Amino acid sequence: MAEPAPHERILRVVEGDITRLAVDAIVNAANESLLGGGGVDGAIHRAAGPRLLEACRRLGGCPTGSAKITDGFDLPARFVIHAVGPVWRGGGEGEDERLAGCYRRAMALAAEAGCASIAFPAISCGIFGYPIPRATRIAVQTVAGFPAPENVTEVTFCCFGEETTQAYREALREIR
Ligand code: AR6
Repeated sequence: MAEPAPHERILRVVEGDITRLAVDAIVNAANESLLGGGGVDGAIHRAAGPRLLEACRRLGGCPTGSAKITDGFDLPARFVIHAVGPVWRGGGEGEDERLAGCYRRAMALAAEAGCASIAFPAISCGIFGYPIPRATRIAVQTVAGFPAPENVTEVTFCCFGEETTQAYREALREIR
């Protein structure tokens, strides 16, 4: 059977805790140290257990706009993809391109690891202060436009709160 074209990838929005999702890979909104933090990063490290931090120490950090992969340890997800989003500084410092880079690299890593399903939090939309409609539009457009390999067929945007959920729904309407 033919692989689905990128635009046929299933994109869905769910509200809830990403650490509970039984998908092949969840994405973490990390920082360049990859050694943990607050927000979704803290929640993922708590749920995955101490082996996640041990694995992250071996990665030696990650530049902003990119991502690295580890096992998921005690999580339902098999893998964690640690993406480092940009801090919002007003939009003139390449933030959009770096945010898009997180999504592209995460999709590539998921594809390489043989994942069919991946869930993203709203990277940079918490502590890093990105405007939510702008970030969710970049997330949706980057994932929808991501080219082959196309084994990653189901992408979940997992969010906390009504504002983020609505922003994803609007961004999805714009590409449909
Ligand atoms: N499940 C899904 N979404 C969540 C969860 C969860 N369990 N917890 C928070 N969110 P943030 P950032 C949402 O601040 O802006 C850390 O210290 C949250 O409501 O986690 O990329 C890192 O170590 C928001 O919409 O990440 C970095 O230093 C989104 O996830 C820094 O924060 C992202 O918020 C990264 O900041």
